[in-house]
Amino acid sequence: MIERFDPLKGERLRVLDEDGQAVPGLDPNLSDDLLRTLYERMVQTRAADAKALKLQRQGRLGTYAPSVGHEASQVGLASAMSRDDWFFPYFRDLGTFLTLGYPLADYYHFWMGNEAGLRTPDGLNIFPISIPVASQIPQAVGAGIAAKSRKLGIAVVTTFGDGATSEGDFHEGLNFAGVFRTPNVFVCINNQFAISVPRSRQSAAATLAQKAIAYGFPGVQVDGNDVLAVFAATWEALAVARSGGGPTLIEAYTYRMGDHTTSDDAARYRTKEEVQQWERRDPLARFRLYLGRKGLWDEAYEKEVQAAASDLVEKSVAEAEARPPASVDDIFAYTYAEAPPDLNAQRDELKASLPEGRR
Ligand SMILES: Cc1ncc(C[n+]2csc(CCOP(=O)(O)OP(=O)(O)O)c2C)c(N)n1
Ligand SMILES: [Mg+2]
Repeated sequence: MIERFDPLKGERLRVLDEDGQAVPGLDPNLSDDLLRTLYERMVQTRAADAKALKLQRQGRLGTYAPSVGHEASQVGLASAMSRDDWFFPYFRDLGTFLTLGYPLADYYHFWMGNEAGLRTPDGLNIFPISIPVASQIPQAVGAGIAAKSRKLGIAVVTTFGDGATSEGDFHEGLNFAGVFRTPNVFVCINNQFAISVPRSRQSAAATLAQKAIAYGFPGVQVDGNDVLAVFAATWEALAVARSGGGPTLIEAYTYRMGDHTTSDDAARYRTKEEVQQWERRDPLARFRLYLGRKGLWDEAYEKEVQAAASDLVEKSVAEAEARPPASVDDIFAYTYAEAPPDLNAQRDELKASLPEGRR
């Protein structure tokens, strides 16, 4: 399906139109159970995200990068993955984490400033979140090379933003992936902004997907607000990767509905009208219409789903907040094998300034 959409011709894969009607021939025809699961995950993601913002405003969580608007991209790509695949995330991946089975309490714990929240539970193949933009891309390619040489038959997925495509790490990683035909699936979440830098200032290329052509592998632009389009493209790219067919670049075309982070004010660099235009393309609303057409959605179901999401969120917050605070030593422990004396002096000074129970 991917090769039917040529990024150079401005073609974008979209399964659902804005009324939630599937384009004939493109509907992946997922089971009712899976369709509802996709919706439930998107609702959970939105609820968990909104809660994180509230916690930050109350001083209970640190600087946070909201995922609102990205739910279809995140849930769509993660739902297509299998448990054996590996995932190299970036800092705006709440729905991806939730869908892959990462405990929400851990995710909150990390954003509350405790790196223990990023210790991936056994059985999940998820790398820690990369804060330096694009640095996860060469790491994911390295894992792809390892998977290929060990003949594991798995794929390695990595996510990053439109801004990441201007980093050297993006070019080096994709070039390597093309040359060595690694089993990587690169998902660029093009949300039209890198903080305040708009997409038009990021690259003169008409699409980000077409960058794959220069590295010798396919690239496809998909509607990132259409969970079925993201699912279908990722599913296909994963199958190609696992069977030795090499990497794919997927550009999920979406919009960052929230501020860049809780330290940003997007109203300073974009118009209300633009945001309103994208509100009409809300990924949850569109999928709800699709489910409704199939008889899989009604008000009673919606109430149930919202209640379950809010239950998950409240329990996860309580669990994260009940955990002991990070040890002060943790701040200093992981950079050097043997810490230099000035760093040890700083640690001792910090400890001396803290009340007894926090040292
Ligand atoms: C190497 C590096 N440079 C700069 C930053 C500061 N920074 C954090 S996020 C960001 C913008 C990223 O934009 P994009 O890749 O489009 O992802 P988005 O935040 O839009 O999801 C920048 C410049 C950083 N974290 N790492
Ligand atoms: Mg961006």
